[in-house]
Amino acid sequence: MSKDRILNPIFRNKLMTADEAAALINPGDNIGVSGFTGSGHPKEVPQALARRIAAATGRGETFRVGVLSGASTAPEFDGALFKVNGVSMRLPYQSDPDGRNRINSGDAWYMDVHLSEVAQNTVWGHYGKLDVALIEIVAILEDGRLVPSTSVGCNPTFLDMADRVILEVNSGLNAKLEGMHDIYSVAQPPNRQPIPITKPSDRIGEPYMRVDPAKVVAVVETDCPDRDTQFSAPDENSRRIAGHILDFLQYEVKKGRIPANLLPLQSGVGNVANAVMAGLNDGPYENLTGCTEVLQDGMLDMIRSGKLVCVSATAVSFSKEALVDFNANLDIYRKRIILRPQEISNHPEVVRRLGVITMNGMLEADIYGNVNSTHVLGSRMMNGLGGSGDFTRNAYLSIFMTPSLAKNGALSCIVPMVSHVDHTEHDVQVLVTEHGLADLRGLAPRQRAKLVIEKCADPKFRPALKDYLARAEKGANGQQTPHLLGEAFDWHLRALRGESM
Ligand code: 0RQ
Repeated sequence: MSKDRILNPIFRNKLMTADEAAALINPGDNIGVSGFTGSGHPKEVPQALARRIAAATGRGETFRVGVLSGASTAPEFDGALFKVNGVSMRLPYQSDPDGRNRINSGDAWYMDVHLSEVAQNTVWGHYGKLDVALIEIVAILEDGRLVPSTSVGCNPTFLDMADRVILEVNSGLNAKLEGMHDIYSVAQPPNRQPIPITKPSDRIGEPYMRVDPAKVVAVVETDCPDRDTQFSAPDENSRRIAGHILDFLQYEVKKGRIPANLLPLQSGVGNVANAVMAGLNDGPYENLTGCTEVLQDGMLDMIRSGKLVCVSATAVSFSKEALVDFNANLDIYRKRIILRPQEISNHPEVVRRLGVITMNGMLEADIYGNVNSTHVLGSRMMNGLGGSGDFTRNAYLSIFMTPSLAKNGALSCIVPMVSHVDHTEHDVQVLVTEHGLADLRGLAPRQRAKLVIEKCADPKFRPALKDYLARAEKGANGQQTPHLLGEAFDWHLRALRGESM
């Protein structure tokens, strides 16, 4: 394989096994790793590293590493390393169950960071020195440029900033990915210039990443597919949430507030997001565009049907079936999909300029429109906020969606006061549950509260929410955003005791 995929002799001379490469990582190293929602993460070196860590731990030694990534990886990376308690610090997003347990039990520090900011924070040294970049790629060209894989994330920055670089060249990924990427780097302030993207289809960089060959300490060949993400068929709640959003978008078009082909779409991960995309695919729209972070099955379907003409993202994350289609038709998809560094795909300047319509999931919202995307009952990390903040704060239209109930109806996802705030009332414009959609634009807090309770809360929790608001309006120390501070978290306290909220 090395002849086809590793065309440069300097890099070919650095070929070694995953175990040999893992031996070049030291206890205490900070590793910048490729990978984003199960795509483009290294597959073999991390598992070799996990074996090394387990052996060291068995000898009574401490061997742990700090990990920076684009976003979540997969069992081969986060799963393997968290299982052996080999991660001392993790950022900016992860969704591995073992990782979640380590974070919530206090075994690992976790920093939940806006994805667009990771690269610049790394350059500015906020995470300490970057010792190693461990990056999966698809091929190395004769002149040493690197063909990125199914995600870009922060890879260009990690390659620039790390002292040592380990490359996994994965022949299990399609070589035809070459040409899909658009790699562009921003200068640091005060020399930063406008990012010249005025529509999602603009290409502003080159399709390759570069690395100083002198820093490359190992090249490892692999032949492994990405993780596939299974989506279930949209359930009744997802279909109803999607229906409310589609009606709302149609209304906004009728009002002349957005064009007939809408504005560029950002869609979060998960089944509800896919249900919305499916609805748009069946709707009256043509020439849609996307400015998102992760491209999932829903948007791929829309490209295939011709409804979505172009989308920019930083990663793809597909089901098994979508992956087969993606690989079989890469020559077509390469003209429609642009994969950029997450610093650019999620850049506030670009999101604001393009006027993106953002749609993201949440755990809970409060009656005033503050949103918790990350912390279960205030303290336990679920995944992280990912790119939801990058897009929401700067959106033309920011939408958050959730079923109104969780945990078999015991929890209300609409509460008096959220137990953790990721997105404030100032950034959240629309809330949607299966019961309805609350358009909060132009409303003051008490007006918002009435609408959120009426439209979004489940009927069985509506009386208690109305009662809370009515008593707060009488008893609070101010009428701007009335709260009963002694009572606001009673709902969560009941849930912590295992009772219904
Ligand atoms: O837990 O599986 O143990 O039952 O949360 O809930 O309803 O399946 O929703 O899969 O859409 O995830 C916010 C987590 C929603 C996701 C979140 C429990 C519920 C279940 C999942 P179980 P659902 P989803 C771009 C955008 C942040 C990142 C983001 C997320 C589990 O959307 O991670 O937006 N968002 N990125 O039972 C306690 C509540 C709950 C609750 C649900 N109110 N209290 N638990 N659950 N509501 C992409 C990237 O950035 C990469």
